[in-house]
Amino acid sequence: MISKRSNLRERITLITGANGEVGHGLIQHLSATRGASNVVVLDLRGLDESMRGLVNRVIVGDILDNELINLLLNEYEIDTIVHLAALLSTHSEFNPETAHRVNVQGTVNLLKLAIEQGKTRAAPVKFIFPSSIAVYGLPDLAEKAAAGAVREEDYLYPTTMYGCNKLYCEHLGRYYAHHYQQLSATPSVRLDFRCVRFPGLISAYTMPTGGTSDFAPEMIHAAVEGRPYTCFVGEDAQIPFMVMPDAIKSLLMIAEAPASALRHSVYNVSGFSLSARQVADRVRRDFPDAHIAFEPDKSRASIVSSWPVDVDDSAARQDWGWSPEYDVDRAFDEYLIPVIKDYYANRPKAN
Ligand code: AKB
Repeated sequence: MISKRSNLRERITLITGANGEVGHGLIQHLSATRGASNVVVLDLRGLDESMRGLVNRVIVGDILDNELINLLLNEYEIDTIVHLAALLSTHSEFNPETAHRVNVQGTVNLLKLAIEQGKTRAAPVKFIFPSSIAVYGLPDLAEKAAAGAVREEDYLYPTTMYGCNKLYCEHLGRYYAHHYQQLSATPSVRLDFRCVRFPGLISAYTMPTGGTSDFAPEMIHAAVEGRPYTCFVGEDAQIPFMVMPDAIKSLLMIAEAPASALRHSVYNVSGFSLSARQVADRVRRDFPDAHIAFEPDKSRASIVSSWPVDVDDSAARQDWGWSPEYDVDRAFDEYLIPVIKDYYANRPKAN
């Protein structure tokens, strides 16, 4: 049940799953560029100490908790929701029903929150949703090679629970945005759902947990730290990647694009495409002694085989001017290698 709301609610942006790698990148960027004092974050694990002072409020809680959702509804005027909370692909394969609850029911809860908020606002609530290349499922390696960069509407046969969840939630976002608009006696848009499909993301600061594209960030971080790394996919496994600054850029760009420019609710975005061997070669240029072995894990390798070699992001380029700042050289030479080196050199030593 939804209780009565105060008229004096604070206007905020809500970020769920804020303690993950995209959340960290987004909060740091917002705080450095425009301030994050209107940002309320929600995460099961709270927010890392170093970042708590950057945001308005940290709520430790579960997106499946309806009371918490109700509290947010009553306490704040939410103008934007960036819904990052999710269990990633490898993790989800071990707990498919839990993944379904978190990834799907959690998203429904937030979509419903946005709809309820939209009833009391002149402007619709913006809902920014990161989807993934996991929505694609190429049947075999020959077709993967032949398909090249896939478009948004092709090969939508996900092989993982996470991919199924992301694809379904893309549809749910579109459904909720249009359904309530049509039902309304005075048609007004309550929800403005916008989604980018991310490739594998690589951050210089944080390691993802539970993903299947993690072999690239794991390989790079291990080499800089001087640890040996055993890669869980074969040398030829290839997917698109993007570094974190570009991931943040794409989220902000799609959030800020004029609604009239958006022909779709879901857009591919990409940075560069590399095989595991090419990632290793790049790493060895800077760290010739890096010890990298390849021992493919059958199930994780088959997930990567089902993902496209690249995605076609021309619709995003055309509609909202998307282009990545980082090609592969700039990503390694100006971001990953120097920033990760610096990070490990200055990291406080464990006792
Ligand atoms: C994962 O590996 O699960 C994610 C993704 C590709 O969405 N990084």
